[in-house]
Amino acid sequence: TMNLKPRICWALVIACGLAACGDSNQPATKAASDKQEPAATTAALPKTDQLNVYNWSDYVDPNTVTEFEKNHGVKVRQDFYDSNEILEAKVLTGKSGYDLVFPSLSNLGRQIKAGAYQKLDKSKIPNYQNIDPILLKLLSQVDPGNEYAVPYFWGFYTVGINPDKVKAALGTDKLPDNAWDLVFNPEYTKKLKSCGISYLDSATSVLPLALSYIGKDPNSNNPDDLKAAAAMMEKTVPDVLRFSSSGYINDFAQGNLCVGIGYNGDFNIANTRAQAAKNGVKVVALVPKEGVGVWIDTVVITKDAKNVDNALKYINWTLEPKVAAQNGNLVNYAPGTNKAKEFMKAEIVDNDSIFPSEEALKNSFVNTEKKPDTVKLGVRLWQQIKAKSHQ
Ligand code: N2P
Repeated sequence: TMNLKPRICWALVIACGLAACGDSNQPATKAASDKQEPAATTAALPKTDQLNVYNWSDYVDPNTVTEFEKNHGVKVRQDFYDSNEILEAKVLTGKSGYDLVFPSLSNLGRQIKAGAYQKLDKSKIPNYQNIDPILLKLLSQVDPGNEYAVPYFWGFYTVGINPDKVKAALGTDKLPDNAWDLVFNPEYTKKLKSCGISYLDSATSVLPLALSYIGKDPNSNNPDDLKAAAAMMEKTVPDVLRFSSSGYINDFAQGNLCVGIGYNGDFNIANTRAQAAKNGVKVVALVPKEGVGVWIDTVVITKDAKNVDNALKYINWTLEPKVAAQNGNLVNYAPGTNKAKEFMKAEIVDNDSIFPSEEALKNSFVNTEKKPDTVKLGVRLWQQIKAKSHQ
């Protein structure tokens, strides 16, 4: 069925495995570089000393940025966002003022079609060969030939918990068989309301998870499916304390939330912060066996970028294995280059909620592009859903 298609695709690319894909990477990389723009057009890129970056919050080790500035004599100005919706509103104006931005696969395709980005001169990205071929293959669904985007980190939307608070609120040690019940089943949310439930504030992120929970295609474009997912959530949102796509990290770290829908690495960041604060709080990113929603975040250069040469240098910098590892060690995500792994902390590489096993990804889906009407309906339904919460 349609329903299974994205899951099967993901299973196939994962089944291919990193080792097995290693060899096929070489010709693929060559083929990609054959398509480069002629060197003559790019050699003339103006030299500037600025770079304007718009990145996700908690997504880079600031020390790697300072080092880039020193190495290349470039001043980097950074601003931050925490959802694809916020980024999209900026880039679709065509005058974002940023050179580099970090859209997810789910939004990349339509932003490329809208003319928001420019093609990459891969000859200026020597580290291009370090990119995980599985990620490039998945991205080629929305960026044919991988002409515009380079993967930065990938991860998944999942359920995070404060195990002690959840146990106390439920009155038992036993978690539901399906972890998604904690956020989507009113029997559980009624009880967990007392210790604080949060949802990501993003229709793009949450609707596919709700669709999957009610047994529909997570990437469905059928309005009835979306309405059914929204109707399901209307029963749980009155129990939701907070809609947040970044603030939940500190709220979890301080013990002010006990269960939430969030980004896998962010729950791990929350746990690291709690440990540093020695406040006794523990935060765990679950990897539900029913599957998670996988996202891939990319780096792209905007159409109106004023500092293209520096942008290319920065992209190359993010693909430097040691730099990617330093970023990954801080933000708890899996880098777009699998060569980074050997430089990352063992406890991060071994953490199944950061580098999930094939087994864990078996039932998962990739959050892909939706039709424009689906996006519009999603935004409208999301407003309705949020209006039912007591925020
Ligand atoms: C970083 C959030 C991860 C990005 N704080 C999710 N696409």
